[in-house]
Amino acid sequence: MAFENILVEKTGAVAVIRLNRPKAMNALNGQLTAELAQALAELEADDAVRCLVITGNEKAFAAGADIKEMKDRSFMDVYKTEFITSTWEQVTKIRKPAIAAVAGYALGGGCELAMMCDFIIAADNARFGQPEITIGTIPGSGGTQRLTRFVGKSKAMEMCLTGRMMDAAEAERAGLVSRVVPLAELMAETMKAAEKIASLSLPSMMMAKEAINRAYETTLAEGVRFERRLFHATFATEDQKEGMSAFSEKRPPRFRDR
Ligand code: DAK
Repeated sequence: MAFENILVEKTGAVAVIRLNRPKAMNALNGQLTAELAQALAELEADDAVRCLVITGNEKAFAAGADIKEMKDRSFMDVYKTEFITSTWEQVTKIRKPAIAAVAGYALGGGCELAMMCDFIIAADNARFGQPEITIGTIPGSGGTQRLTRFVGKSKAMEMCLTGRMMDAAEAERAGLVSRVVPLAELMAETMKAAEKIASLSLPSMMMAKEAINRAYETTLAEGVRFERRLFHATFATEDQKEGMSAFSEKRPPRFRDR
């Protein structure tokens, strides 16, 4: 599939997907989300790719779903067709690690997309918000749920009820982003993290991701039990033997994803 709304670039084992509708602040239309879902599925299946980065441009990660595209849709249009749901949620289905590198606006569906990634690194000009209420609707891709889990009820309520945006510093204080870096260093810092991830054991990485995501779906006791089972399972991998032997022998490990 030839992409018109995203750019995909591979650097070593890291694939960067750049949302690319700069004239529309990377508003997420049906075609863009279909391309994003397709690219994610292809990269998930590509053994040479071990970590994904989703980013936008310096002004906007994405300013939300494309308002002009959806404004005239009826209830039946969006209900019967499960309005863009399948393409939006692809990023939650991939098992490889995915980092959101956010500069500029991450609003509405853009904020939701960033929150669906495994973690967010923000440039110091990033602004996060769920402004759907200001256009007569509410978040539709997990904003009321994921934002609340990240930043707590009070901030989530304020953001979703007033449309107020958070700047990068507030987003870091509130736990929405893992860290804030200067805009000029956003991609270099994100690539450093992605390359580190890509250098480690992919199956261990996938298990760690699965265990952390479980924390959002279950009780503490069940989550710890789930983690324990995966932890035990790592002892059946060659990578665990290699990692621990390499440490003992004072040499770098050579992980083989086995
Ligand atoms: N949709 C369409 N076009 C957009 C857009 C958007 N969300 N955001 C910006 N643009 C376009 C503008 O219309 C303008 O186009 P032209 O007039 O030049 O043709 C161009 O991008 C530049 O924008 P501005 O001139 O407005 O630039 P400013 O710097 O003055 O302001 C801004 C930037 C980001 C603050 C402003 O554009 C803005 O407030 N944008 C709208 C933000 C917003 O309300 N976002 C939430 C949209 S609702 C679902 C999944 C997801 C969703 C729903 C369902 N399912 C799976 C069911 C998500 C819903 C949403 O995200």
